[in-house]
Amino acid sequence: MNLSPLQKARYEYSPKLPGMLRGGIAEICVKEGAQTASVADQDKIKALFPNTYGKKEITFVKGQNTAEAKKQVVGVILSGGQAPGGHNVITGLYDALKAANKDNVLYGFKGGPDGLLKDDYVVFDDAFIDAYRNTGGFDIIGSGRTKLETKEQFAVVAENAKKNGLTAIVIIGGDDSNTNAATLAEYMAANNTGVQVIGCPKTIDGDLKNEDIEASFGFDTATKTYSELIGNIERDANSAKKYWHFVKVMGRSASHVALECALETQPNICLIGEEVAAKKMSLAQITNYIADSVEKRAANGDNFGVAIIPEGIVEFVPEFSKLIAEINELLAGSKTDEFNALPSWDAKYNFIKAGLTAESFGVFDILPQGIQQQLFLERDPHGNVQVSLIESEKLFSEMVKEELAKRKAAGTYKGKFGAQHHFFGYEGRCAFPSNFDADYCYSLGYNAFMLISYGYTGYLSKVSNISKPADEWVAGGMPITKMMNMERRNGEDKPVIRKALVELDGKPFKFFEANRDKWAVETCFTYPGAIQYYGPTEVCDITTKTLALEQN
Ligand code: FBP
Repeated sequence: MNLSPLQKARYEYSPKLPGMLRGGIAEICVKEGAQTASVADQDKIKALFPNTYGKKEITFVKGQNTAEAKKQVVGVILSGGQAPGGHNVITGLYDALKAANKDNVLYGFKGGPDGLLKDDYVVFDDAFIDAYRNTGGFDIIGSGRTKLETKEQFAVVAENAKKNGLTAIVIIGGDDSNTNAATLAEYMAANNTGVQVIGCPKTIDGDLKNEDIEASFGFDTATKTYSELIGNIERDANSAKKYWHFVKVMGRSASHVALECALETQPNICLIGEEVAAKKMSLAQITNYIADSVEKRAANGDNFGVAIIPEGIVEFVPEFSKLIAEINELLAGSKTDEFNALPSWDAKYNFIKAGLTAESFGVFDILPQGIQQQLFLERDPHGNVQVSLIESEKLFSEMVKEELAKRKAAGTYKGKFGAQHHFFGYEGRCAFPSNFDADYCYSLGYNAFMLISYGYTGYLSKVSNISKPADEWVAGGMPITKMMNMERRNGEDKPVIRKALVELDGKPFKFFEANRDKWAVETCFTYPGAIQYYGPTEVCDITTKTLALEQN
């Protein structure tokens, strides 16, 4: 393998563990806390999880290890989108498992949940693990998005676990994957398989967090990577003084990534989907909001700027969601073929006009033609519009351009407007984990093994107090059922972990809100620069502004 100097150096990095996990496995003891109850719908969740509901929260402390001495054979999967630090969860798990007993075995099931279903795995050894220490990516075993949720699937997993003598399975994933981890744990317990299931909180989107889980791993590194790039773009904008940059950042639904990048870089504009939904903003209102900033800055002679657009924004615009629902209905079943057979865009446009309500057609009609066509041409196998493919950075820049043309004609705007577009997503998901993510992930993996060795199942590996230095972090576990409530999914009431959206009364948003009017007009850019792996701790070990604001 060809190694870059940084990769070689990162192999040598020793991730920091929480204080109570230092000093050897023999000195880690468990302290049980209060019994738990789910955040809502307690009776329903309790009935669905009779074997795993209501268990106690636990914390590890220094003391004599009292775990049963038993050989552990653990299987691990990575599930969903890549997030920096995934490799370190596995290396932490491996190190703890081998420190406890060198005969313990770690299986890595390949390609996400599919690996468990197809019994496709590797058995890790030191050389294998050492090649992935402190590196980005999920390439150690790959990942996948297959949902592990049916009884038939669980039966296959139980069968494969039995065949391989597994004592536990660790699922590294987001809210859906950990919901499935809880259901699998319940199945394993109900069927007396003896297989424990532990989850670890992953996603760059930052939307798996709650009063127990302070942050999902990967959010720190991904947002630092995007913020570096946005800061560089801001500096270019401020140097050339001729472009407005529209930067879309990942985050399938929640706008945590956009908000964190805004706190890091202080752009002129940052849209927050949750606010757009709460204020029921229309596309025209959002366009005017951006155009006002462009106009005011132009009046000061600043024909440049930066706007951050969260990936999931359009689904938060009520009139846009209604339009999407109507388009899905309009093209249901055989109507797709009828639509596709129409000879020209004009003919298709008339078909659309006849099929939508006047209100939705009004929304459709103000969209740039490229976006209109995208809505009808790029659909998923069920015929639905693929909202995640909509180029919202172009949508808003084109709508702003049209609005500015009107203002120019009216004589209120006299500036020049040139736009550049960017989409930052995949660039950040496999970056070398920051020191924070390297430490946090290693700790989550190490801690997952401690939960296994003490016999817990249906728990999420929990490391808290993470805005403080690592020696003050607190390691423990929380029953996943505590984080669950009932939600309507595909026409059914299901027990799920509640997705954390940006809280409009939370400190990160409040800080942004208090400053954004100034940022919209003045040039207040900040340039975070690249992630630093070596150097002073106040440069290398800082966590996100979101976490700092939330925890203080
Ligand atoms: P997870 O929630 O599975 O961690 O993935 C989140 C994410 O990175 C989103 O930000 C993005 O919308 C999506 O994955 C992209 O998925 P894909 O890799 O399938 O294109």
